[in-house]
Amino acid sequence: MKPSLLVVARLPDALQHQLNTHFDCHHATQLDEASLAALAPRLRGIAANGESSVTRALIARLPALEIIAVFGVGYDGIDVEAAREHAVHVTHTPDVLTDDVADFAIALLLATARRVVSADRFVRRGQWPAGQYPLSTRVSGKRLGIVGLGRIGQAIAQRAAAFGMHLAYTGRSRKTDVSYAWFPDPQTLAANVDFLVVCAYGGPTTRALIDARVLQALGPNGLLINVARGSVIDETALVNALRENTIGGAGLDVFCHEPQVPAALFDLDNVVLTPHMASGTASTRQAMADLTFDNLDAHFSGRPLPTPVP
Ligand code: 8YV
Repeated sequence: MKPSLLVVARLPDALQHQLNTHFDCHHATQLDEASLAALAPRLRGIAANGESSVTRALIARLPALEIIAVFGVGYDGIDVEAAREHAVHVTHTPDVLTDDVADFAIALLLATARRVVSADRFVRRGQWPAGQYPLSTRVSGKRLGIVGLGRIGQAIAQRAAAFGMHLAYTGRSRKTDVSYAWFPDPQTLAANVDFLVVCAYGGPTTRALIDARVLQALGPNGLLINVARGSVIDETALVNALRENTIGGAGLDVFCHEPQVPAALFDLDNVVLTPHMASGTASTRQAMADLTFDNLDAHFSGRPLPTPVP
């Protein structure tokens, strides 16, 4: 008999198809309370994504649960502690998306500093014949601060180094294997850089880590890029800072209440907004899908999990 899975995210069609072939899949959005209660004793796995929420309460409701497989590297929406207490494995998809997310952070930085998106609007609106487009901000050779020097942060640093940028970072601990300047907190880092890129873990430990004081320290010419989680930034403070030009601009791929984006940002020309797409290339999403499936398949075939969360 195929193991029963609860699917709590909209997954890529090919992955969902593969899951349907190997598992008895049930979509959380299609289940009412009574049907979930009836299914609960036989649900052995959950398929989720980086934005999913799998709470302690849900884990406690599923006595047969053995594994939660996340299609994504971030698993801040999963109550990993509750999973551990119930001996439930949690897997994710690290490494395969690192390059694409780092590429995208640089793309957002260039787009924001060089005002690529509003320049495109300028041309399309037929404004060019009427005058010059305003000058933009140089990126090469500037000071880049990285909040969270993990796999993705280090890949961003490598790319930025090729632009002759001076690198600094803040994170939970000072790394002994890199030569970049280290600052103990985001505020001090922000005060010492031109651009701040956020690629820290989401979750309670980093909630609103980038607050009004950090934005103030970044200053009116500073740019903020976020490819991590919306929750890492105090979104209200960010909207205020952008409106009042306390910071120079922002490139944002993630938001607090996706897919909702604060409407106040829509009218601002100093922001570039993208729909949580940093890992969204066809090849990387396929690699993430393969890894998500491999983890589930390994578990139910009694093989070691390829990528359990640390
Ligand atoms: C999403 C992400 O998972 O990997 C992560 O943590 O945030 C993304 O790659 C992806 O958008 C699928 O939902």
